Amino acid sequence: MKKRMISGIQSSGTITLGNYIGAIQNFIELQNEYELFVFIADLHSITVPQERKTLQHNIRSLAALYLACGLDPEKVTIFIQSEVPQHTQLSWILECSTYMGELERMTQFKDKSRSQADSNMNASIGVGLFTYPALMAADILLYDATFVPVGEDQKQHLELTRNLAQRFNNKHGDTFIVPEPIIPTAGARIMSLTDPTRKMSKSDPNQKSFISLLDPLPTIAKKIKSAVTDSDGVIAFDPENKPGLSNLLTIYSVLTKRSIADIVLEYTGCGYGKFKGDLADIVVQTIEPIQQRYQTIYNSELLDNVLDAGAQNAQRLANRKLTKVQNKVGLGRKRK
Ligand code: AQP
Repeated sequence: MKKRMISGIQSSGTITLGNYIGAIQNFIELQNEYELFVFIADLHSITVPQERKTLQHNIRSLAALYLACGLDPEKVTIFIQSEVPQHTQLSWILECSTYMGELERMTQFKDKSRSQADSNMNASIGVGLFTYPALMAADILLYDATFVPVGEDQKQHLELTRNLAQRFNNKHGDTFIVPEPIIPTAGARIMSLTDPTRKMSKSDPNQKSFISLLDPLPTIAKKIKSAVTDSDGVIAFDPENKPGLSNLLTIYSVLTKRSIADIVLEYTGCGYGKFKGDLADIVVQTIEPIQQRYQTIYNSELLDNVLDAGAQNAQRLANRKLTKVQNKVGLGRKRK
């Protein structure tokens, strides 16, 4: 029997080249090897303020992009997180055995709460941003997933998931599978095009910092060509001293499946202009067919059918696990 794997992406904007390289490309490879569950993490996305219409569009758009990028609904269960209410139900139970100190240590909470406070001095930080890792633990533990494909930045959250699973199992007897992370080696972390010391993020207020999969193609090329690099003009991979160029070399390498050493050799002696121009072509060639497929999928009935079937399959498994958990904890009524 195939091992089960689960992952999701937040509907907090249109997915970026970073999400594509760090997450979706891996899903596509993994869908043949594993029983894969991929969801649209709409509940996670409301941990920071969202506008209703934009959120609704982003949820549908992300689902359409999953299909347009090559996820096969015959092989993968694709569903919207909020359409499976067991996620929030288990999340609450897990929160009750999560310690404040554990959540306070999460670097993503520190980063996101800081950037929210920076962008609006009067911003109050929602509790959901703080308890987000318990919801992520529920997302995973509901499905007995053995593996979770995560970017480097999600490693800490997965460690907490493992701790919560073990804590529950120790107290109530074997209930959850303790999941293992799978971290892709190449292209695990794609950096911002304007500040290559920060990761590329779809909710970055600076549009030039990321490539969205739905950006117009000329905009994509322009963003690559104007990406921040350095002024010494030497093509070399050195993330510490040349973070901008190294980020572009990583993107080039992942999209062409060529080694960085090989690419550096090819461009030695060339200026950054030639290298960036070629990379712009490569990124455009990758994204163009995705955009074409997306256009036909977004308004199709097929998309709703896929999401309905996905929610039904997810609910079936999630409900089985939640009932077991509620029973072990002693919640609800024991029927005579
Ligand atoms: N820059 C990145 N490079 C490689 N992988 C990335 N991922 C995100 N950014 C990069 C991976 O994409 C998956 C889904 O991410 P998410 O949307 O659930 O959350 P995130 O990591 O917070 O992504 P963003 O784009 O930065 O979203 P916002 O701006 O909403 O916070 C994860 O596997 C992640 O590792």
